[in-house]
Amino acid sequence: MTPQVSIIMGSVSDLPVMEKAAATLNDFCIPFEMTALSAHRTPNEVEQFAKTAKDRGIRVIIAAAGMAAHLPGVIASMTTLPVIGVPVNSSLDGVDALLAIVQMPPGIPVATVGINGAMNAAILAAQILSVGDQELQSRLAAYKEALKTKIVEANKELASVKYRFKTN
Ligand code: RP5
Repeated sequence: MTPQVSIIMGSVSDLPVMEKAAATLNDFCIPFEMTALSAHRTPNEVEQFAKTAKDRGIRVIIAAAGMAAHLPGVIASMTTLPVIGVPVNSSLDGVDALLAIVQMPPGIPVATVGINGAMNAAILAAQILSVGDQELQSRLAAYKEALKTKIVEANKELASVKYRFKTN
């Protein structure tokens, strides 16, 4: 299988968060690769990865990092592939990583999800890929339809909560 999505993380300590991205891509039957690279510890390897990813068939990059999280932005500076950034909560509740990833200068966007938002990163990657893939679009539509059942169940539960002045 040729990977379509590359999941990059700054350290293996990010794996517990990024496992959700891997599991979600797996559920959508999207081939992916998963690698550790660090903008600070392995800058040359980051450059090599970013400059060759497109020619290897990668179509979306998910890059996760914590603390002074430069990895997604540095990768985005060296490729035209869409880069989705995942701020990892490694310190300061993840706000340091969130701001480092989301506040990119004009011209070098990183599509940033919420802190530890690995699952949303994978869903967004799937949605990007689905623009040219009708079958994947159908799988995503079915997934989103299934989300409604959670609210249906929530309303059943809320209906059983009784208060004298609660009217439903
Ligand atoms: C970042 O620093 C990594 O993405 C990780 O979130 C954080 C801590 O890395 P380790 O010291 O656990 O390797 O580069």
